[in-house]
Amino acid sequence: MTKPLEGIKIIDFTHVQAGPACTQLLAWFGADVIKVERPGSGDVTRNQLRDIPDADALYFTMLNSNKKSLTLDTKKPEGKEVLEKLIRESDVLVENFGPGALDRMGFSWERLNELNPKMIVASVKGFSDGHHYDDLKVYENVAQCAGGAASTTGFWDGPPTISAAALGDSNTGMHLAIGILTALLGRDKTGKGQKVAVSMQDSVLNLCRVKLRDQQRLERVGYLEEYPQYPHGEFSDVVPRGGNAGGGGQPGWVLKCKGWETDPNAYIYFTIQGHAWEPICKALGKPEWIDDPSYKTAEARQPHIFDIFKTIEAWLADKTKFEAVDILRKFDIPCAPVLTMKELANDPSLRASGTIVEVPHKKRGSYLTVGSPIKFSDMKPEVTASPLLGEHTDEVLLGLGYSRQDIFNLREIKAV
Ligand code: CAO
Repeated sequence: MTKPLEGIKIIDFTHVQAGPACTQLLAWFGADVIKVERPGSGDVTRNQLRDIPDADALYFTMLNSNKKSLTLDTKKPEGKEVLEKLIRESDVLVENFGPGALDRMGFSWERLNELNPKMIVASVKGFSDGHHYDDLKVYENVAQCAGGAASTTGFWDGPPTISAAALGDSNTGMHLAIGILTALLGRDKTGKGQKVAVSMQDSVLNLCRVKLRDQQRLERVGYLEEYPQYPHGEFSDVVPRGGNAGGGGQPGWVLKCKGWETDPNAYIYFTIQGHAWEPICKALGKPEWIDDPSYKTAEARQPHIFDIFKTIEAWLADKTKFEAVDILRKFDIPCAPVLTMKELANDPSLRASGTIVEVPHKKRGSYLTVGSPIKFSDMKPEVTASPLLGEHTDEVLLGLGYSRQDIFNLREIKAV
């Protein structure tokens, strides 16, 4: 089956998570992704949090599937020469080095554009160009703090909290992938490449859009009716942390189920969708609430929403999270069990859909990874193992016209 991005050649000058997540996605969809790594060491994640001695860490294997690995010292003149050859015949270069690193290497946007005017140059940085923090190096949690996620996550009586979801890293990579695909479509029309830049701060803020909504509502009316602070607590002039409250107009909370005393994940998320009030009352065996004026409307319920949640918890006390959801789904109530990584890893539906995949690896044996969350009717993205360090160096160099002797010479001077 031909994949849509087949024929698109990508120089993958990325490391850690934000950049690799982007290029991995493009590789799944058929792009020829060549990861350029420093000889001898490679991407730092190959060694980080290793669970098997001498084998690439899962941090690396789970972000670099379907790619090739070329080792190249791009600070040596001979390495730069190889990179220039590769640039001339590639469609995209993706990088997420610290600020200014590519320029210092001698590959500014102007130089890249001169070498290949059709090439798209895509970058991730912590902050956008011209931002007063644009000199900062940034990791995931830094971005979550700078992008508004930390100040709005967690409980009101606790500190700002980091989400386990990679809002700064993989999320930024996904934004960059959209930018690259857009620029490729643009190139079809203009024949020209362009620079695509995404900052981690901007990408986090993009996902915190509703919190900027709340800031403006708060400034106008002085309260936020869907937050637990309403109507009994106090609001300041900034959006507070709302615990597990629903972020839209539907109140919801994480509720205890049978076994919560010993199992930290025996919970469901329960949403009180306005128009589903009647089915909720029926499911809970509380038909008298349906027409009771203190319960009938969302507005009437809000002052005692936590008492309602307590009543639901009493109903949940003899049901596991799975039993509860199996009952509630029949009443069309938006809810889900709080699933652990172990449960997700073994979920037959996720295995069947290709969202959780088992990948054979030359050194590790097989490992689990998250496959493409995007599903197509005409293509099933297949996940293949991440490359060993330098696994494709010879193949790529031969393809660029280097002879076996040239490659030997490059190895002798440690340029590859
Ligand atoms: N050959 C020779 N040199 C190479 C090379 C190669 N193949 N690949 C990289 N290098 C060099 C770069 O030229 C640079 O050298 P100089 O600093 O001397 O110019 C250096 O290696 C890489 O620097 P870096 O700043 O990217 O790396 P770091 O480990 O100090 O910082 C990080 C890591 C992630 C904080 C930084 O890259 C960054 O801020 N990136 C942008 C934001 C980002 O993507 N962060 C998310 C990472 S995922 O959590």
